[in-house]
Amino acid sequence: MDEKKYRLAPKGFTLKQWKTFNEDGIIFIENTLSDGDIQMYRAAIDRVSQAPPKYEPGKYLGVDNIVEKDLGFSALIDHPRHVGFAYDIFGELLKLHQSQFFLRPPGGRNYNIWHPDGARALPYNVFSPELPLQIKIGYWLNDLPDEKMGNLVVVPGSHRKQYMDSYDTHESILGEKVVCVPKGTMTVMHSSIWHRVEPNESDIIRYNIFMAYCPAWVTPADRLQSDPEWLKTLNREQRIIMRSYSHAYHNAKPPASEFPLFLDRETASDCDENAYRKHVKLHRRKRRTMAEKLNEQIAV
Ligand SMILES: O=C(O)CCC(=O)C(=O)O
Ligand SMILES: [Fe+2]
Repeated sequence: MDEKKYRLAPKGFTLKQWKTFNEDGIIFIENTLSDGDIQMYRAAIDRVSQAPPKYEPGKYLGVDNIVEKDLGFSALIDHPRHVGFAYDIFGELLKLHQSQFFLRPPGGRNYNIWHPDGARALPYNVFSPELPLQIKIGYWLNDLPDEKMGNLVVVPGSHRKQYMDSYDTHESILGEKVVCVPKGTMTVMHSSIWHRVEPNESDIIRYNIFMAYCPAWVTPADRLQSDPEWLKTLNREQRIIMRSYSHAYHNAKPPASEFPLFLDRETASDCDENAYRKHVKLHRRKRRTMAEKLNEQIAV
């Protein structure tokens, strides 16, 4: 193994964060972005929203696959501030599911009704009741001190529920939590958590970014493949995490050259020692994820 060629997995969940994530379906980490970072992302959002087809300033806008649309966003694919959280769950098969920003201005009907993310007719948690098959990193680029500011609203603990009486309504319900956070907060959300969006009756436009991740074999949400010329501009890990394959089954069995995606952040190893006999090739080996290790710690 050529260790220099590979990066250590960036930091992810602490045991405490992992417990909260499992109990509530969401964690909040304040002060992850500096004012400079916030300005940089807001400027990138403004740049992309000026591109044709022209955005009418002051109107609602949601843009998908933003990583391909601005260098400021491409760097988010494998950003060490958050990619470790996704790697802890999806390990060596990590894929970017969706990258998006939202501009949610005051007024209008630009708010969402109650839903979980992902498949609806047969939700992911029918198959995967413990681990998420999608997580969403949120970056909040305004202070959102109050309700009715276009906030995300979640029901903590609801990521295990497949039914919800208020589904497809935007009514306020018992147990909901309106996400009121200072700018620069990062959220890590289990995509099966039930959520909606508040109306915006403030005088600010809500700016935010979502980066969602999944295992490579779950379908991406905002592209079928990426532009090959753009892929050439990415670093190795970013390119792998986009999983832009021309052979469909590579989503389940990526080529050998894509392993290891990251080295273990503690041991710097590319595999679990002594798990297999020597002849078994790296790309055919399972590696224990941090989620599996953390769950083991909780069980004892
Ligand atoms: O904008 C938000 O806060 C959430 C949007 C949302 O739920 C979605 O795009 O699935
Ligand atoms: Fe959603």
